[in-house]
Amino acid sequence: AELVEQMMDDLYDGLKDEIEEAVGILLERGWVPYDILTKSLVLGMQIVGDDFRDGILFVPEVLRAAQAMKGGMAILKPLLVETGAPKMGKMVIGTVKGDIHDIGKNLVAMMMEGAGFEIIDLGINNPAEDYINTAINEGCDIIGMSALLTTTMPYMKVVIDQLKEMGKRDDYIVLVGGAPLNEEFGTAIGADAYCDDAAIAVETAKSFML
Ligand code: B1M
Repeated sequence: AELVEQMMDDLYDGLKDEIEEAVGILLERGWVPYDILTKSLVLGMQIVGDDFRDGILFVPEVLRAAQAMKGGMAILKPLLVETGAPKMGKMVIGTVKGDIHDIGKNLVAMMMEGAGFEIIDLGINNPAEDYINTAINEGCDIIGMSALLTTTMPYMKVVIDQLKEMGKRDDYIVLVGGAPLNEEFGTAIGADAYCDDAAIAVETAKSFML
């Protein structure tokens, strides 16, 4: 517990080396990778987010915290991804146009891969064409979109509307997520489901593939 508190402080201070070391120690202690993620890194990032909102932290500090978190995630990724599970389906995922937040999206991609989904990660700042062309050309089952800004989340509807115009809406399961969204929003824009976190994204995707 002391180490986890130290990790929250280190994440706040953007100390990547310390975070990486602590993740290694928790693994040695037998922690499950997903618990390390949710009970230290994600919680720590929430504190960073609160102080960012309140004007105590600024972009450079938050960026360093994000880089420290990514360092920890890189260590956990092979552990979350190696399951040898049979392939469940194929998903294209990305953060929508105008939005460069990618930590949550990366986490969802990792967990989905770990659950046996094949993932095509488009990265950040994606126009509708990127999702749609990839889904068509790569034969995806699922389109996953992430948005962290109230100003970018409406773009998800643009993508869904474009699919509708092309007569292709029913060819794909559309899943959306990101901190400012909620179920109501997901329903309103015509997504198949809103996913509150990465674990729920996996469960939701699986339920649609059955
Ligand atoms: Co930004 N930022 N940021 N930021 N940032 C937020 C989102 C904000 C809430 C902070 C705040 O004010 N409290 C605020 C948005 C306010 C609003 O829209 N109302 C904000 C702002 C304002 C901004 C800028 C505009 C700041 C500025 O420049 N003045 C700017 C925007 C740039 C842009 O995108 N155009 C900006 C920039 C940045 C950094 C670059 C510094 C950095 C991003 C680094 C990176 O991602 N590589 C950053 C960060 C780190 C944050 C906070 C602190 C943390 C986000 C995060 O990584 N969380 C964030 C505060 C917060 O969210 N509390 C904030 C951890 C992550 C694991 O959670 O992303 O929610 P999350 O993902 C979860 C679920 O949401 C879900 O599963 C994940 C795992 O459980 N999920 C999905 C997410 N995507 C999914 C997709 C799915 C399914 C589930 O598809 C199927």
